[in-house]
Amino acid sequence: MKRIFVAGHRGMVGSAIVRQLKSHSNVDIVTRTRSELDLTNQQAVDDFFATENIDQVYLAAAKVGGIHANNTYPADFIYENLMIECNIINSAFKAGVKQLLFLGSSCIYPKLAVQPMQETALLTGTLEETNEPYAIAKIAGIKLCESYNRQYGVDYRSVMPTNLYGPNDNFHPENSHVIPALLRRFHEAKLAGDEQVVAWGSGKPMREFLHVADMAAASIHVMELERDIYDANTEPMLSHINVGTGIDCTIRELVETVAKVTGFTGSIVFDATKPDGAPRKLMNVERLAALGWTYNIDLEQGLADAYAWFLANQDSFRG
Ligand code: GFB
Repeated sequence: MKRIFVAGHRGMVGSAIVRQLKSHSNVDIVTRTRSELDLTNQQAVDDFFATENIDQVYLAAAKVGGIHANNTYPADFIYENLMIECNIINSAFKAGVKQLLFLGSSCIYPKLAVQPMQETALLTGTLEETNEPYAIAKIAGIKLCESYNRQYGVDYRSVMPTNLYGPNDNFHPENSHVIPALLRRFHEAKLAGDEQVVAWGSGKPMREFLHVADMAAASIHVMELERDIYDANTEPMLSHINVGTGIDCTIRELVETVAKVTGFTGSIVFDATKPDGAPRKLMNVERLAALGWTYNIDLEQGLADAYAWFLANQDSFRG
């Protein structure tokens, strides 16, 4: 029986990983709520690993948010993410955990990286300013894994998802990512009979979106790869793997698709006083494809699923 700790099991990605691991045999899934285990508390995390005999860790716990939240709470984003990563990775290592998967983000790449962005673009240029503190913490997570691998011979891997969405997302009107924000705003506008909905920025940035069920499947796929295969497809100090669809669209196209999925028939205006963020963030997913994984859920199908989840959970969603 393998004891697997999913850190962040109440979040969008962690909960999707738990749902999928439940169908695997011979796994014992270990979770802790925030009130049971504060992942920013080094002593508490150390005590947890020292007593729990964990074999594998999915590090899906993180402070996350959309462009506005990243821009408004930079100290929380860098501090909490660095603490969570340092504590889990070091305590897991001390307790003899051999396998760990760290989940990062496509914002680790330079603002003006060549598109689609290859793993080799890491640390080749200046980051996008609205989320630089978060990106620095996520880059530190990759480098922690690589450093422990190099110095101590453990097997700590990293995956970098593109923008994610799906069940258990955060639907906060200001702090969430674009998809949950728009699903909620269009839905509420439809119910209220509003004629107009406001979207942020110019509508021109391009983004790639991946349903969280695909992200969870990709994470488990990468975790379960034989070590020699993972090592042969990565480099010791360039070990992370992009996860995405390899397809993007403009924010304007996304907004129109969300209007269609939610059944909003009024007009859409863009508020240019809100930030655009990176002009484009398209992942090159060749490394993952070579390792045998491609996505399943296309954007329109995924948006319909996310909207169905939102409708079914209106009394309990986050945000
Ligand atoms: O999802 P989002 O906040 O993530 O915004 P980022 C994506 C784009 O959608 C931006 C536009 O160009 C926004 O201006 N947008 C339009 C909106 N309407 C809205 C809205 O109502 N809400 C939001 N949030 N955006 C985040 C990073 O950047 O992506 C994080 O800040 C992380 O660090 C995450 O990497 C995946 O792609 O711009």
